[in-house]
Amino acid sequence: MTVTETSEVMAASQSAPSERGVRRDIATLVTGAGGEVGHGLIAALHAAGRKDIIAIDIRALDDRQRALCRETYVGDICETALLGRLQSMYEITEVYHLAALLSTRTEFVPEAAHAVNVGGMFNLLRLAADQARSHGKRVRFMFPSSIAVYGLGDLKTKNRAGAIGEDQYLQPTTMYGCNKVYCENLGRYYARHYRQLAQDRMDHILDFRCIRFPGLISAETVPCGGTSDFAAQMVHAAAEGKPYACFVRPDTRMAFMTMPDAIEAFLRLAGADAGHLSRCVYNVTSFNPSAAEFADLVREYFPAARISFEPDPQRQAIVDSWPVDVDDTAARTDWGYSPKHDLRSAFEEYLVPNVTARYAKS
Ligand code: AKB
Repeated sequence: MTVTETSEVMAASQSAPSERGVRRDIATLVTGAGGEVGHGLIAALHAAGRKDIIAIDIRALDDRQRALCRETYVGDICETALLGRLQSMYEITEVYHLAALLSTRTEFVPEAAHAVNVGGMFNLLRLAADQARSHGKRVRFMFPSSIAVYGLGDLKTKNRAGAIGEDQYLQPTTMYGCNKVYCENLGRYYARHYRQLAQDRMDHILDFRCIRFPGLISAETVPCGGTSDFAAQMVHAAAEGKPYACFVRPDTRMAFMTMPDAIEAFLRLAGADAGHLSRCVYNVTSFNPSAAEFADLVREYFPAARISFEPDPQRQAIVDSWPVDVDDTAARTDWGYSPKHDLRSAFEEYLVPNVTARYAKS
C-alpha cells in the first residue's frame, strides 16, 4: 500500500476534487499505528476483513503493516492541517486513537506530552465530530486509557484497596495519567453533552468507548517509554539471552494482560451493542503477579535468565501509585470481556513460543 507524506496529502487535497471523485472513501482511522497496540490492532482488523484502514504515525510503518492498510500517512496528530486534509479525502466512520507518550517518557517532557496526549486527542475528537456532521452518521471513537489514571497515595492504601473500581482513586501522579483521565472525560463530553446548548447541536455525534488497560505484554514488540514495561522487558531479555535489571522491587504487584487479550477486548467492546453498555470507560485485567513471581516464571521457562532487581526510586513510586488490581465486573457483564490468558497460559501458550521464535531468527 502507499505511504503518503503529509506534504503529499496536503498537495493532493488542495488540487481539484480528489482522484476518488466527489464521494469520499469510507475509512477506519488508526493513529499511533506503529506502536505496540497498533501492531496488534491493525493485524486483527485486517484479519477480520477490514480493508478500509488508514493509518497515521509519526514514523513510517514497516512494510508488513503497510500491506494491511489501505493507506498510511507519516504525520503528527497535532498537525491540524493533515487531519483537515484527511477530512476532505475520507468518510471516517470509526477511529482508534492510539497515539500517545507513555508514563515514563512523559515525566521528562510533561508539557510536550500534554500537547500530544491532550492536544492530539482534541484534534481527533474534533475531526470525528466534523465527520459526523458531514456524513450524518455517529462516529465510533475507540480510546485506550490506562490504569495510570489511578493514584493510590501510599503502599498501605494500595495494598488495602485491592482490586479497585472505575470510579475510585482517580488522582494520577503522572502527566500521562492526568492526560488519560482528562481524555476520558473529553470523550464522554463529546458523546453525551457536545454543544448541549446550541440550537444546531447534533445529538450523539460520537459513540465513545474506552478501556483502561493494565500493563500490556507483547511477544511481538518490546516496550519502551512505559513504567509497566518491566514485565515484558524481562521476558524478552531472557529469550534474547541478555541480563535484565528490573527497575522495581521484587514485591511490586500490578495488573497485566497479554497483547492478544487486549486487542480482542478492544474489538469486542467496539462491536458490542450500545444498549448493553452502562458506561463509556471500562477496567479490564487478566493477572496481577508480583515482579518476583513473574521473574520466577521467566526463570522456569528460561533457566539461563539473568534477572536482578535494581529499583529506580522514581519509577518505583509511579508503579506504587497504581492499584494491585482492578475490578472488571462491568466489562464482563456489559460486553462479555473474558481474557484467554491467565499468568501460566500467558507464558505457556503465548509468550514462550513466540519470543523464542522471535529471537531464534536473530
Ligand atoms: C505505561 O507503562 O505507561 C503504560 C500504561 C500502564 O498505560 N504501559
